[in-house]
Amino acid sequence: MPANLTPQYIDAEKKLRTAKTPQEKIEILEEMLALIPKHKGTEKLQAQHKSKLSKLKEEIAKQPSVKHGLSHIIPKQGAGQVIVIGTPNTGKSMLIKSLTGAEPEVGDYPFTTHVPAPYMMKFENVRVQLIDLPPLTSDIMESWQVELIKVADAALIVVDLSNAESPSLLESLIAKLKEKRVEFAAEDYVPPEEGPGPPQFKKRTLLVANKKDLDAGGDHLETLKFFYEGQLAILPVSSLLGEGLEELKKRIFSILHVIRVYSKAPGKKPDHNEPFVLKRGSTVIDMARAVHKDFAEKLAYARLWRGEEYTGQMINRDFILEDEDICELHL
Ligand SMILES: Nc1nc2c(ncn2[C@@H]2O[C@H](COP(=O)(O)OP(=O)(O)OP(=O)(O)O)[C@@H](O)[C@H]2O)c(=O)[nH]1
Ligand SMILES: [Mg+2]
Repeated sequence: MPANLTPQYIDAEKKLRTAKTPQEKIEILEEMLALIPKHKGTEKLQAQHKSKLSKLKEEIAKQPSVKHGLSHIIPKQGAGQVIVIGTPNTGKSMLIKSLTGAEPEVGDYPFTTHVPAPYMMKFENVRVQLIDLPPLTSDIMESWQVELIKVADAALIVVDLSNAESPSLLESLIAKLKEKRVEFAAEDYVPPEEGPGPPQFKKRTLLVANKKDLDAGGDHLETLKFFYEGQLAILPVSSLLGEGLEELKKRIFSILHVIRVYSKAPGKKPDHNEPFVLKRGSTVIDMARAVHKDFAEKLAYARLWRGEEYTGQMINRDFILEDEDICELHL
């Protein structure tokens, strides 16, 4: 069967031959996988590319130098990892400071943040990891920055409401990232099951419209809404004055698409300080596995408490749990 490779694919193939660093090769191979027509005739080629990709990634992972992308990967902690991105000076670090109480460097000049760093945000009884990423522009974008976005569970894009140029800066940033196969999706987006093609990097995202204290008439907010309402949720905040942050925290937790479930022993009260954090759609079996690796096999049944709807009724193993459910496991 002919492969029917497109001219763009052939171009990428040429680039691959002259690429020098493993990082460059990874980017080109990912591009080739995205461009390759998906049918039986190219299956072998796709498999070859994927195996080359994983070898290159292993190679990079072994290199100790921080110059190379994958060594910037920040281990995930808490209920999820949210990457905070935006063009220079929009107030990303200030936002993180206000949300977490930590002290990232804030400056009234662009490119204050040079290295990515994780901070923990408390939300009710869980903690969410926020990553302060050095600024991105459509020209300045390091491959390790793109990698960090790709692995995060969700994203916040911070825009500056004091700047009339914000919507156009944002537009070119989004376009540039799309070339790198990073896309931004609404809060309810659920990625498809991983198929045979290249992995998708579409992130649930909130648009944080910061410095609303400097947009007194709300004109810049209106412009932003004109372009992005309906695509991404827009949350106006002032990191400086602490306005809009409680609602933002809720929505950050919500875009992670996780639930908190409490385990309880018979006759005892559940411990609300120690939720098990599970993916949305998890079942009683998943809960049992989270409590102890042997419990999934040993589980006989469970009892559920959920507001007034469930008050200790028996539920079976594949019952789907919701946020704040209380579960009593019987082995
Ligand atoms: N008035 C006002 N100023 C803000 C607000 N948030 C941040 N700023 C100011 O905006 C400037 C930039 O803040 P940073 O948090 O350093 O911005 P950043 O996006 O992290 O900047 P880079 O790391 O350079 O990309 C600082 O002078 C902050 O004090 C806000 O809500 N209102
Ligand atoms: Mg910063």
